[in-house]
Amino acid sequence: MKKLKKLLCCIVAALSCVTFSACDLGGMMDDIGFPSDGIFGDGGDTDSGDGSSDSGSDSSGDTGGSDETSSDDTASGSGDPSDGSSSGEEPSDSGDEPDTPVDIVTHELSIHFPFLGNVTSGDCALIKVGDTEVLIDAGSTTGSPATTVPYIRQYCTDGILEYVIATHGDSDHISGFVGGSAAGIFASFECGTIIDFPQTTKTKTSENTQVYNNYVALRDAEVEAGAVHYTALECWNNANGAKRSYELGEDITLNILYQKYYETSSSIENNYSVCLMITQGENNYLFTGDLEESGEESLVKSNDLPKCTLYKAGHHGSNTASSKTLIDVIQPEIVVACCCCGDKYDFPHQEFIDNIAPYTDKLYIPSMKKADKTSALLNGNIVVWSDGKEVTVNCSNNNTLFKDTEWFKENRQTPEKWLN
Ligand SMILES: [Ca+2]
Ligand SMILES: [Zn+2]
Repeated sequence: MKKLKKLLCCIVAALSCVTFSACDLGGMMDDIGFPSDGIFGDGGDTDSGDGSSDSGSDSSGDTGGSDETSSDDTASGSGDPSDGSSSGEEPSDSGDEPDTPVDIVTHELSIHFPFLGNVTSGDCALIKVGDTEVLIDAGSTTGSPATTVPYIRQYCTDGILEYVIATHGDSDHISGFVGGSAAGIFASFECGTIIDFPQTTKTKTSENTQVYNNYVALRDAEVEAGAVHYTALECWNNANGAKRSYELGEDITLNILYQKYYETSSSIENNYSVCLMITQGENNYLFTGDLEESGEESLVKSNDLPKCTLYKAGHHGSNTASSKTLIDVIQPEIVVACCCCGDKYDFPHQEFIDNIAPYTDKLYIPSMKKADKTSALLNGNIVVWSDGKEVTVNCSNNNTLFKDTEWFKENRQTPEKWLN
């Protein structure tokens, strides 16, 4: 079965690869399953995927406003049906590669937000508790695994991701599971329990179905190979063997939260996001995917949300998420926005910054987009760890708060609360 899975991964990746101009023999070798470390380290053409998607579908994106589905889709190249197959294939940026301290593995719990290797905003978070890992999303493009897989391998030393969560069907979240010229997450790791979204718009539209379809095929191959698959709704309902709560370690649990779009339809893919909380003693770490304001209202209403030590900013720091309704309840201490500052949607948005500012100035962001359209690191790989009480943030590039970066000073207004 493992062989069948590998073969299917190769076929899907190779089929994707055919349509990529960047595909070369080295890429094909990757697709056959060899480690891809560094092959694209100096690829140079950092904005190819993003650029192709710019052409057809950026009209609504920059507002980050009402048409969020296309906003997020276009972030990874899906708005234009013609580029569904090439959605966001981007070789890694050259040069500015982060190093990450490895001593953090000795801590009880660590949460990693790796740099995704390009200028497309996307989500990927690795949570490590002993030998148990949870991977939430695998952004941001099919080229991201060239950067993220070697990173994850440093920490997932047994090769098994015990829990894999795909929050929703947008390609800036699921492309990395599929991979392209670099082998994706599914081809690179054994998966235990896969939890994903009960609903998607991808089956109802002609846009961006290819990455989604590839994701489903490879996910199902994982199940053939021994993984189990549940939707977040099955987890919430404790149905079909799924559980609402999973123990990751002593006093550390993964809890699937409820929000109404698990079973109410929406035209916005972001609203279908799986939401979850990791709890470690009195510390709470919240992940809401790209859930937008109406979903956040439902989340607040349906769950007794505590104050949160860490909040993975909803929708990459967009003004469509992190509403006051949510933020005033969770009052986050540390916020990580998984975005490339100044990307095509101009994340992170001022409204998001203003909403979290009353509670914290500890905002961390992996990277920024430079004028030449390549990326530069801000914090780099962001790691949050704790032994149960005190929480530490350590980043591979620097630990500079977002408010103290040049990018912030040049591009955003300082909220009053941050002036002192
Ligand atoms: Ca493991
Ligand atoms: Zn997204």
